[in-house]
Amino acid sequence: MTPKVTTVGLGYIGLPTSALIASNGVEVFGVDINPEVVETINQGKIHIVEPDLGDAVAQAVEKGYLKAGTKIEAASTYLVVVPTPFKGNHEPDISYVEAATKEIIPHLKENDLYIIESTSPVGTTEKMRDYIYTERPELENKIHIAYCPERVLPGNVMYELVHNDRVIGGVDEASTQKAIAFYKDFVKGELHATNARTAEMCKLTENSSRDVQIAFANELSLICDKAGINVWELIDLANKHPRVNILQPGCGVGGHCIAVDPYFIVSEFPMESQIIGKAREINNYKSFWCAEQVVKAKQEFELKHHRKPSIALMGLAFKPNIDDLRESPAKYIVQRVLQNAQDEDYYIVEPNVESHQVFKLTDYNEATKKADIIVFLVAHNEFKNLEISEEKVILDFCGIYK
Ligand code: SAJ
Repeated sequence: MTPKVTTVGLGYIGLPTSALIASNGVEVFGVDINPEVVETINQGKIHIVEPDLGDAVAQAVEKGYLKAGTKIEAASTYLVVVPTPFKGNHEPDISYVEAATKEIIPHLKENDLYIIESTSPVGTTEKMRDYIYTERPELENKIHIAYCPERVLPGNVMYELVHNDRVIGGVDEASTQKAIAFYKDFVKGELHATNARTAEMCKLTENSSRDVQIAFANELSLICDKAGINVWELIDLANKHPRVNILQPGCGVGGHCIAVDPYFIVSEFPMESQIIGKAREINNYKSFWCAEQVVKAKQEFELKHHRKPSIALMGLAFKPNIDDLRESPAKYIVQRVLQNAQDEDYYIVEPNVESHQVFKLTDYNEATKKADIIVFLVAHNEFKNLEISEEKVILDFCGIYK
């Protein structure tokens, strides 16, 4: 197979994107540094949980349109879909984008298209353009370079990849148009043209906007706790206003995007991004506060009943009805509560996961029957209609009883 597209990074976005392009009859070569991932994909299997992805990969591999490897192969379009985490000081780390670009550079030829999809700090695409042209000056202005972020929701990736609108920004007009022509073949949503810097900032803005809105809901939940008001009822009522749409409070903000991307703005524009920075603080503080509330409830129980309570901690995932525990505020709260543990019995519950390396998991029915204090951390569907006797202490941080 001679690939038309080479994708660097076969994770939560790179693999579904590669499978989608391949399912349109385009030869795709996917690159990943992890040989096990490569082997799994070449067997037509997948290493991540995402509805409909398994079938898409199996078919694309079987028909010969998708192949994986650990080393880049020459193509005419290169997609960089690698992680951009942050360092200890919340500074973005673009070393994976740089490493991918370094590997791509020797393969580039006139008229090729190079696209970054990874969430990136503003200016990354221009930086990579300069890097490419420093290494290959003969290609200056002869290849196309663009930024096009993904905006799919985990759990609905295969649908949203096709149907969401996309923002596409080239380093020049020809690059923008070339990238639009590329995505047009497999995206049904609208493709919006802009420049690379705006497209980079747009991705960071979308996730920061959600983070700020969740921080507002979380701040309300702290105020309501002091004021003796049910925050869920309050938000429901406020949202009856035709121009108010408040999101839901929870036990903090997790995942690999919303809790990360705002830092890419804050670290570069610390003076200007006051609300964005504060929202991060509020959402982080909310998790800490939830853990404190559990410890407080435990002490109150002991004073009242002269014995230690048993405690059910309900949910570990970073949001409802998924099995993804990475960057999860619920997991952080469980860890913090366990650090404070004395002789209490703890029942840790996560119905979407069979077992966990660190936590012994308990079935949700058993945990809620046995525990004196029940702490709802994630609003999983399984938790919504549980029959819980009235003498139990309930801490509902995610609106199970709203
Ligand atoms: N959360 C709340 N209250 C809410 C909504 C969410 O506390 O009302 C919490 C969730 O529990 C979770 C976190 O926020 O801990 C993030 O969950 P999410 O469903 O808002 O978003 P993600 O991280 O799964 O996906 C986001 C999406 N971005 C936006 O909605 C603006 C998705 O479209 C992006 O593609 C994705 O980030 C990404 O990859 O950047």
